[in-house]
Amino acid sequence: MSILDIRVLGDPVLRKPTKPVATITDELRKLIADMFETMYAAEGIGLAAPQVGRTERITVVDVEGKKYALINPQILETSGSIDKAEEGCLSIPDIYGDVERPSEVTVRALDENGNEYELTANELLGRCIQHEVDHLDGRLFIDYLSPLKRKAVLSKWEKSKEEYPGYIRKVRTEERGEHHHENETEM
Ligand code: K2U
Ligand code: ZN
Repeated sequence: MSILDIRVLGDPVLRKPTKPVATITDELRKLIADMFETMYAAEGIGLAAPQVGRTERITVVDVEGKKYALINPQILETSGSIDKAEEGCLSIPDIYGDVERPSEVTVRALDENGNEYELTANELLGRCIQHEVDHLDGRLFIDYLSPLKRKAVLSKWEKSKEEYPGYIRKVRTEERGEHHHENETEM
């Protein structure tokens, strides 16, 4: 498995809607394994295909050991209260902002063996799934900020983006989070 480069804000791939997967191949299963490894190395709890430069409708999440690969995810329902929480994004390093989202989400997806499943999640997993599915539609958490806050974070980003020539963030292995059992992908 490999740790992939992460694309950062400014790379057009982050704004392109992704394409549904027609056939789940071994190559896509390897991409999913590499996405988990990259996510852990970057100490994230979610990662979407556009963040590693791919246009397939695939995302991975691992929130407190609840680990899922979501292929062609569709949000079926959102419910509960609207909660505000601070979000960040591996593609917009060191930028944070408050985002309001429904507290509960029901999503239907395929796992990496092509089996369809439905998942209802709230709290951090629910928020993470919504954040990742947004990535697959070319949306980023900064789109939800107030115009004033968005202006502030974008001007901050103008400076820090110089650290990412070609809009590439190299994930160094010493950033690695604690060891995870990458090869056991529960579905
Ligand atoms: O998609 C990504 O960029 C990974 C996001 C996922 C996420 C953002 C906000 C809220 C929930 C999930 C994060 O950067 S992963 C970093 C992180 C770690 C622990 C808690 C929240 C965010
Ligand atoms: Zn993100």
